[in-house]
Amino acid sequence: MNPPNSDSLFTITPGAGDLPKLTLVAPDGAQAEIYLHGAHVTSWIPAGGQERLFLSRASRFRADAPIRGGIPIVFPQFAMLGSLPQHGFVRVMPWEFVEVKKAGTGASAIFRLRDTKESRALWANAFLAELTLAIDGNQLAVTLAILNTGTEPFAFTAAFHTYLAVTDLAATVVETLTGVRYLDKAAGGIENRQTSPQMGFSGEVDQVYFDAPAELHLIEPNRTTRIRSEGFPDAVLWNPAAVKCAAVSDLVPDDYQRFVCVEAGVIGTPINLAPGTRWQGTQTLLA
Ligand code: TA6
Repeated sequence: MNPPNSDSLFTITPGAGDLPKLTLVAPDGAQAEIYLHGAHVTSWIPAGGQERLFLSRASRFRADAPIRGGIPIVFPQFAMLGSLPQHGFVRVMPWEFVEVKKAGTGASAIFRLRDTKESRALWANAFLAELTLAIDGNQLAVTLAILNTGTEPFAFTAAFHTYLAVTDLAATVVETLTGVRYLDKAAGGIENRQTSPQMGFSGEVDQVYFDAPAELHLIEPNRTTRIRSEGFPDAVLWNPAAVKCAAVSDLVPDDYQRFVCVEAGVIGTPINLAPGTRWQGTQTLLA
């Protein structure tokens, strides 16, 4: 049997809300789905495995709203750390599909977004953002690259706001954050240092860890997901718990039991990008 060529690795079809969705299938059977709206990964099934991303059944799939779940791209502002809308604007913009490539047993897809009249009305800077999604065996890697295409420097914060599916929240912990300084947003924005070797989710968790280790472990009763980052010095853990979850209109009230966000971010010290220069960061999930 001939190995599939790049033409047979993907399809683009109307997804939910008729928004275009690319389905990527690697030669080894690993699969991912990504909407051009926000270059938003909504599904990842490792080769021979099961769905590993959470996607809300109540998600809006509309051009003016972010998708709830999957891997939202946060740029050029994390959360409300500036005057832009929460988490910036690229998650609600239509990205351009560039290409799909086969790489050994895996496959990758590239998407781009340039500044537009709408983006410049919010944020005056000229940029080219590129998202590369790569799947291979038990791995998914997302890389965000930002090029300053203008004549002035600009500063930004960014993150992959990754929603990992969990089946037993009460028995789920994150490891390798011991000793790391964090901002506890759920406790009203106080700074703290993680003392526990295992961070659990018995209530609301909204924590920004500064200079976090390059590998975190999400440990569930029957599986562990390793989460690596390069170029993103910070990490965020988020789970809204019952009360806040019920108040989020595009989450089902008990959805908080189905996900933990483990985010790779550049948050504490913004990136300053000179004209003509490029920054990139990668988050890799290993099932
Ligand atoms: O990254 C965690 C966080 O900033 C939380 O504070 C919470 O608001 C979450 O993101 C979700 O934000 P969103 O704008 O997608 O509702």
